Amino acid sequence: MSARLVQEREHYDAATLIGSGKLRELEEATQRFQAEIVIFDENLSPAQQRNIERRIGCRVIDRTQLILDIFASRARTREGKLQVELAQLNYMLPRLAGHGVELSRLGGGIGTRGPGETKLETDQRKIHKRIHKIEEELERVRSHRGLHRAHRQSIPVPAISLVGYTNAGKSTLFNALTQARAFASARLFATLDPLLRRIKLPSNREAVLSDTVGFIHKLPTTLVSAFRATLEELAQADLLLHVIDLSSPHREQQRDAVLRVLEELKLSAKPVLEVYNKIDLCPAPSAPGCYVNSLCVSATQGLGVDNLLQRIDELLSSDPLVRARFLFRQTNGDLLSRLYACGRLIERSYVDDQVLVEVEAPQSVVDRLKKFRIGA
Ligand SMILES: Nc1nc2c(ncn2[C@@H]2O[C@H](COP(=O)(O)OP(=O)(O)O)[C@@H](O)[C@H]2O)c(=O)[nH]1
Ligand SMILES: [Mg+2]
Repeated sequence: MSARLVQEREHYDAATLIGSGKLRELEEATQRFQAEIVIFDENLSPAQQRNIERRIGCRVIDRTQLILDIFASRARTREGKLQVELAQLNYMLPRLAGHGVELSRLGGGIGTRGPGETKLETDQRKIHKRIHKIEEELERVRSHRGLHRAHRQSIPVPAISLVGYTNAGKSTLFNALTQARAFASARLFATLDPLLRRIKLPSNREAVLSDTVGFIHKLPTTLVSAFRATLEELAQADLLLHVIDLSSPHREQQRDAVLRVLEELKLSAKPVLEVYNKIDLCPAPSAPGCYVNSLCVSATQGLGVDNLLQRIDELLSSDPLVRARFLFRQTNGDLLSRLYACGRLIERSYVDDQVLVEVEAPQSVVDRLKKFRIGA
């Protein structure tokens, strides 16, 4: 259960942001709803956060903290995780100091070090040490990145990423797409990462689909690097699905905002398919016909999902599907299973201890196995 309070004021209140009258209202609402947490859609100074918490007697988090928590749950790459932790630590430092002032007073005595103050210093030292370590590690991760990318490319599974404004329906579409093309094998489904799934396209080739954190307005500047790092994996995507909420009156601004971020991330050259979602909420004539690479779906109703999968298949044609015949030894089981995973088996026969297969598979896979190819 949740409740919502709105305050409009000419100026922010220095001590409590919302002013004492509203704070009383918040205190009452907190008790009435037995709230466990109060979230401010604004940034609070460490002092404001403390003052409000003390007054209403429950945990208070602000906009930056909320976004940080979301990023933390979304960061997948090593660099993304480190950047988010760095932002978390930097966010924590001044707040720690706030509590420290209070604690050090307990220690009392001019010139003596209160127990609180000593603890504060060690905590701060620990955080500074950790920040230093993260910065070093980030350097290392960045210098190794080229290597990882090369490794990733040796696995010929196209990567498709969902991007778009918060609330556009990315996660709903992610589920619709993965359910439509669910793997029969439970093992392949058993991924620890709920935002990354393998799907099979209509051509039977395999792809990896990933959901990403949504774009938002007024991203706190202190979170820009963490946000970008969270989207770092987009650099590996072969295709971006830009999900746009067709029913939103702000859809054009939201679309532009996403395009700007993609540009900043140097991703503008990537193939993008614009997916206008929530068509079920819109009368037919309002569907946009002006963009070349676009189509309409309803993720909740499953409308247009098959069509979308078809288009994805076509757009990955930079790596077209080709027919080829291979001769493997029985001991090459790993190569065979890789081939089956990303291609469509047409025929298979056994000759002594050898396997003859004919498949339709992406060109890149066929090229990689050309040692075994026959009759080309
Ligand atoms: N009517 C309608 N609602 C949708 C559709 N797709 C998503 N939604 C709703 O839009 C809201 C945001 O969806 P979500 O997938 O969480 O968006 P995300 O922030 O982009 O991941 C949820 O309440 C969904 O139920 C759709 O096709 N039609
Ligand atoms: Mg989502």
